[in-house]
Amino acid sequence: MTSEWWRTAAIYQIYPRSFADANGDGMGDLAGITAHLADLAELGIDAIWLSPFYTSPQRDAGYDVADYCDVDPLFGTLADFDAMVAEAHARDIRVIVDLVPNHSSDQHDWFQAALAAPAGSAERARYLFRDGRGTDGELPPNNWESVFGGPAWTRVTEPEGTPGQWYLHLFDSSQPDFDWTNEEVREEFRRILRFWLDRGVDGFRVDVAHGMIKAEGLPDWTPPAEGGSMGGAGGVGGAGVPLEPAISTEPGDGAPYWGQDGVHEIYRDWRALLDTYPGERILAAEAWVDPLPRVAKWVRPDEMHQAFNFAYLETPWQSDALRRVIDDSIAAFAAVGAPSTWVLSNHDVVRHATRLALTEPNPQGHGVGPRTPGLGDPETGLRRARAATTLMLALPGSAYLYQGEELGLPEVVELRDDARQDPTWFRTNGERYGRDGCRVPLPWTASAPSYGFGPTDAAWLPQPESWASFARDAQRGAPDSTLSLYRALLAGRRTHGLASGSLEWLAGETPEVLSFRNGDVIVVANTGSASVALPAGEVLLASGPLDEASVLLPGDTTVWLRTA
Ligand code: TEU
Repeated sequence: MTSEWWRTAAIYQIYPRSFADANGDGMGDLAGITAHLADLAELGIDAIWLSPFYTSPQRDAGYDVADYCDVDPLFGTLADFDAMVAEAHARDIRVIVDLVPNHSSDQHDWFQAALAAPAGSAERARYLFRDGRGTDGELPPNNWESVFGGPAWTRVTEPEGTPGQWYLHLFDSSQPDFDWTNEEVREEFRRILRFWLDRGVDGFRVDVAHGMIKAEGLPDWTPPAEGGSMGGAGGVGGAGVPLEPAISTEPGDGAPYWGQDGVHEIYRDWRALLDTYPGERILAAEAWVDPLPRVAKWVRPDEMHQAFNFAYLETPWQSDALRRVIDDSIAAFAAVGAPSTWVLSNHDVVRHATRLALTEPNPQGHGVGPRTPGLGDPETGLRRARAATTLMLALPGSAYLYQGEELGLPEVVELRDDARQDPTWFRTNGERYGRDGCRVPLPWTASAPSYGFGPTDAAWLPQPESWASFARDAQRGAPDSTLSLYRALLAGRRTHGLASGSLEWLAGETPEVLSFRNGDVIVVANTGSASVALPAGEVLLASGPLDEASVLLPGDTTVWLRTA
């Protein structure tokens, strides 16, 4: 296995419950993944990252883990996992799993033990239990809010039946936050890392990598007004690298629970552990922090290998904004000795085939719904998504793809309210539509039950009728399909060494045109709506139809040209 594979890898995110259902219970599973590894090999990716498949009551689709070292029966068994890893490795596909260290499920043995134990006990000290404020402790210990809406604290009933302490949960009340200052928690996660490393995983995507350490004393905090920035005191990390505080925009700059310096010590500990294993096992940070130089602080030779570049994901389809974020990304990560990552979609955000055509900023944040104003034209969305991916896969660095984007899937906006499952929907009483629309089970076969997702019609979220036209079998072999485009892009990216190349900007025909050279490929992206003249050169591939003589580049289209 080549060294530093992660620098250039195309990593495909599998959301197990929605990928493929082998046993017909309506929920995707590990056997379903194994059955489709040949398809992923054909697509041309280097690695898969699996969202959680661990034992869980599924209150947050598995990001609420009850047992970190077992597979939930919904998804199969440890033997199914081992079989999947073996089959993936046989196909030269690496396997990254999700690690959820900020919080467990409330069904985790440790949390159940904490509920049964008294205030001040060792059991409670693994989580963040505190006495309430007010005369009878009836008010939460501080004013923090959950990312999913509502207070970040829930009061427990003590074993003797009286109202008692409160526990912190930055997400759903079923996801209590661990106390990472507790050595017992640290040791437990070392054990969990070793458990999966010993089973052959190639790395971990670290969930909420910016949230594990909270500011001492858990101080109250009020987000700054829109557009403001609280800044913050700088710190110094290990290895003499100055660490600025990594500041989140969610839910606001400077929150005392995001990006605290103490998290870096944990990652240095994990990195040292990973480095004792053969092959290069990686850590990738899911850290919603900004700006880019701060995100890059998560990446160091002795910490994370990668961090998701959410600044890129959040950039609109607009040439000057794209050019700026590409430059900033490359510079920010180069400063810490890593290539940038690139990502356009994942299981938390509106699919980019819909997002890139929104006609006004999405008022729901990550969610979108039938009542959302400004939903753009779906054809424009798909055209832009194809153009944006054609641009992204020509950039130097590692790229993350989210299952279904290779089919051009849009966000499902017509979900019935009673079908929704995301806790965001419930915690905000329907004010935020949540993330179900990007999690609808995949269409594999146009004319089969559940569009080939599984052998029955029981898909856990209803699939829209349009899924027939997006189905993989309808796209496979069709030269103009999105699937064929992705295959060509991934193959071309490899042939031309684009992921390990470097970028040199070229003058565009108009301000809407973005153009650069990477090795022997020239990339031209027209983010405007009017056609522009296409520079001379052999067209290697195009994200959409060109005129016969290839003299014009239509709007919302990207091409790769071979230079003389
Ligand atoms: O997401 C972390 C996160 O900070 C948010 O982006 C969140 O997904 C979004 O704001 C919700 O509106 C990670 C996982 O990717 C997500 O699926 C989990 O729900 C969350 O952590 C909790 O584990």
